[in-house]
Amino acid sequence: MFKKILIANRGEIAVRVIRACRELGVQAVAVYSEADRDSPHVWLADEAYPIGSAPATESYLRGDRLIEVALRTGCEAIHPGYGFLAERPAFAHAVESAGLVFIGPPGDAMAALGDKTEARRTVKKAGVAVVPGIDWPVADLDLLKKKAEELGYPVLVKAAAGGGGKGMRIVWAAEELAAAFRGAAHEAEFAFGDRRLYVEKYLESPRHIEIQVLADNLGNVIHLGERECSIQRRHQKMIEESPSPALTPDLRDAMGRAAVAAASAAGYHNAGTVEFLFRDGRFYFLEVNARIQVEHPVTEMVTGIDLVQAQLRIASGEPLWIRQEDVRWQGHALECRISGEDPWNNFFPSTGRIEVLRVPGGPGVRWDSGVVQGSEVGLHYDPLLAKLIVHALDRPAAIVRMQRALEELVIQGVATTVPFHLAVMDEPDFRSGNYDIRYVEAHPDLLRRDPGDLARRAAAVAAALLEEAARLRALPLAPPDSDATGREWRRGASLTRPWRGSWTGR
Ligand code: MV4
Repeated sequence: MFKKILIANRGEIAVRVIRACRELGVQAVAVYSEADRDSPHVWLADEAYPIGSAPATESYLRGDRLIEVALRTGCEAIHPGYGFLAERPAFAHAVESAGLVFIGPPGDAMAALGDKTEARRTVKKAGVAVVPGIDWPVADLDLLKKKAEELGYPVLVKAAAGGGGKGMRIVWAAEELAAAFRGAAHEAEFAFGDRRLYVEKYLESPRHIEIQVLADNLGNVIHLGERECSIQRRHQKMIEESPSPALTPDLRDAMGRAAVAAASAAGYHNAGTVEFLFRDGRFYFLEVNARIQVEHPVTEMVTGIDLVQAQLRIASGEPLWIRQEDVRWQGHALECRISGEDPWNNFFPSTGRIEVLRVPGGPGVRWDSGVVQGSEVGLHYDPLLAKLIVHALDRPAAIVRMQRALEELVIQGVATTVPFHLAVMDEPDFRSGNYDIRYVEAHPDLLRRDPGDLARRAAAVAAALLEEAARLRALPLAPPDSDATGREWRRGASLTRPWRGSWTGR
């Protein structure tokens, strides 16, 4: 196992990786931008170093600085988290060239999967069903038109370098194709610097289901079942669960085998996710996400496997310690992404200070967060503040538990998606498990409903805590502790922060 690694990320995922490091006895080096000096990932790490100003392009996206900090501090590996540099083959290659281990797939496998048409060709050869479509990018409109006619409308024009919904255009009829082609090419050029496009049959109202895989460096590949990710808004997932209400054991098995075949064919190593569309009992390969994902905890809860620990073990060369037949799935897990967006105002990003934060607890409740009470929420990064995950014996019990946990949760000072989550937990189509990727748009009245007893009680608790916070703020500051360990006092509570290096290589 590594002795020391650098975490090239921030927020809840940086905290999550630090926790895995602690349990493995690995030293964790954090980095932070000017906006993140006082963030939990900085306090929790063994060492933390500044890497630049608030904009990600000047900090978390500066691969050169991250590698330099890793080398100077004696790290052996870099964990990229998700987002930022996690799926940039150039960064993975640069890490490898610097003699460090990239905690993720090999740069070459990542590059091959990044080209969505190449990914289609690779998994097709391995016998995996893909959405009907073409397997090579097309450069000219006439050829695209011909292919679209063959597939039959509606079709989806996609960026070859795409993923996550960028550079995608639904085309309902031939007349719209030219405009979609231009629009998608432009968007793809802007987003990926690559305007190549391809086309697939547009599958209407499918479910979005993904399979978690683990692949070691010796060729062993297993899957850990699925995550149901259909509750999304504008390609941002909002609620995930495992197992999917739509899968039977046979379908899970078939989908799992397909995912393993896809990962094997791609020469994939480490933790990865194989995305599928699912409709009418059939599933179709979409793409591979070459990273740890935001929603990985629901898989951890039902399998008992620590996926970040698995990433570190695999990257350090250990063989998989569990066989496919030993994977057991227990109970049901739900995750709500708590983000700083105002559901009452079209999910507009909200900023400010988290004045009050009361975190839920109790049986089967997990809180993965990058913020604490007092944190400032700005606009520089992704609005995700925390993830609330619950685990229970079955789906109905998990929903009740999530409602209970959401009711306990108090966040004051920044508008969050919590009211949305409370509304979904109470909504009949969600409760019956009968939903697809159009769920959010198909339920525009979610937040117009009476908030219900749970939300009312949560609001009453919030009001009481806000008063308590005001009383606390009126107290004088405790005197600073001169203890050399770096213990520092805040109003009302003590916080420890690690020694902060004075690395000024820049
Ligand atoms: C599709 C699709 C339907 N048909 N491809 C979205 C992100 C990227 N991973 C692939 N995505 C999709 N690809 C075909 N041929 C549906 C999605 C999709 C989606 C599309 C529109 C609005 C929301 C969506 C949510 C999940 C998946």
